Amino acid sequence: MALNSSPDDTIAAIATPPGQAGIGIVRISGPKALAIVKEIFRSKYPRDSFETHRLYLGHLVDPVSGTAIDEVLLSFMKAPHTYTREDIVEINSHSGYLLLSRILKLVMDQGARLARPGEFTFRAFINGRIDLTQAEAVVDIVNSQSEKGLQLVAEQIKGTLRRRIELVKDAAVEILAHAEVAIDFPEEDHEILSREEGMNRIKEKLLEPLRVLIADHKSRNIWVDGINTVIVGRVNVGKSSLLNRLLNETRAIVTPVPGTTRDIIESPLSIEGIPLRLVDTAGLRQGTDQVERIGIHLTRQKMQSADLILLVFDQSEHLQQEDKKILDQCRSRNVIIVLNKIDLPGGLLPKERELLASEFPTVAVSALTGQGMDRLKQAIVNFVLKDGPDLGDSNVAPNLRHRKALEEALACFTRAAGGLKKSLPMEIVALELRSGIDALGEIIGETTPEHVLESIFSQFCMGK
Ligand SMILES: Nc1nc2c(ncn2[C@@H]2O[C@H](COP(=O)(O)OP(=O)(O)OP(=O)(O)O)[C@@H](O)[C@H]2O)c(=O)[nH]1
Ligand SMILES: [Mg+2]
Repeated sequence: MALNSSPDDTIAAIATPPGQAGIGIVRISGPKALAIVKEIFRSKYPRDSFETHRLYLGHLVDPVSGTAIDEVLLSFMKAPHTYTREDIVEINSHSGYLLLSRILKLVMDQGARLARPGEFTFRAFINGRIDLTQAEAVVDIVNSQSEKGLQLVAEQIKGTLRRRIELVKDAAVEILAHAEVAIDFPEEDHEILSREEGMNRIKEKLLEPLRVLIADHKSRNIWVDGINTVIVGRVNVGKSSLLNRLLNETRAIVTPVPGTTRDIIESPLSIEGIPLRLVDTAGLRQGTDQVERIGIHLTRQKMQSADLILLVFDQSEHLQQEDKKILDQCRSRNVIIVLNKIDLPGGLLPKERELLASEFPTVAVSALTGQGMDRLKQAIVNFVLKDGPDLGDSNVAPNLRHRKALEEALACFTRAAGGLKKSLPMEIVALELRSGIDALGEIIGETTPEHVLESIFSQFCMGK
């Protein structure tokens, strides 16, 4: 979204999704919001003034033709106690895209302009009602994959993450103030923090809380996005069948032809309340054609970022060269071995079976009949509870953008502490502290570059 949103503009948009629904809402925000609706709203008792945060019943009327358009409930919310901190009017009408478009046009004819996606929330941000982490949470609340994820995002909307970051930032500003005094008055030793005290304070007030926040990012990935669970194996061992069976639907194409899956197929899945993002991949082999080779390349990328790999073998056959190669590539990863096709006679040699079982937890299933699927689900739950990523009991969850800035701040403050230790000039220490403070400011939107703001608000839908 272009961010040149003039505060003099009054903006309007349909705030409810297209399609059939009980009601539809047109939202108007800006200095002319009330004047606009006064032109088009007629109630039983003519009124000049509207009280804030009240609902009014009446009709919308085209002021030129005098035609009544719909019976509506109108709510007026006076600045600054509103979503955008500007005057807001919401028109609750009957639903239907045609009707809502007509109401929107009527509002625009009186001087409003069409809002860009996310512009209401952008105004809330620019007008200081919410910070950038809260704005981001408004998008995430829609996408959250679990109850806990929803809770984390709700905390973020309340500003919990912002407060945690401000705490660190304020502490850094205080330490910086001491450093600046030391620069300006080098001879007045007694006034300033000793280098030793400065180091301790950086460690305790900056580095430690930042490390905790960075670790909290991991739990967000899990609760908001789901545990990244990638199904991997040689061609034709039954990966896509396994995905379909776990999801209880035919999501991926299954055929006896080796190399059926070429694209990455992702789907959310919840097992006992644990959110997973299940990923089916192209079977690994020496790719025969270009499309398959690209698919295999994508598979390898997905394997790298997996939290958990479901490594599938066809137990009705011997281990093949390709199987062994994949097993090698998965060493030191979190793996559950899935021996598929147990409805068929066993083909694995006992020593092959032992080899697999000695490496990782192993579950035998039939993706075709569903046999063993409960054991597989249990194995996934066990993995998550025992060896899985730390789910944490934190109430905040930084996203990837936050995490990068937190790491940047951590690096700056670590160098600042190092500078104090090595008796480097205070100017250098102050410089590092300032850079760290800027990185933290970027998270909450104080010093965020415009292109980052644009990419954040471009994820919003119309009317939000
Ligand atoms: N008997 C039996 N056949 C199975 C089972 N699982 C899959 N198959 C069959 O094995 C063949 C390959 O299954 P897919 O699920 O497409 O295998 P894939 O690993 O996704 O294969 P690619 O996408 O080609 O790598 C199909 O004919 C399936 O019906 C099983 O548990 N038992
Ligand atoms: Mg497949």
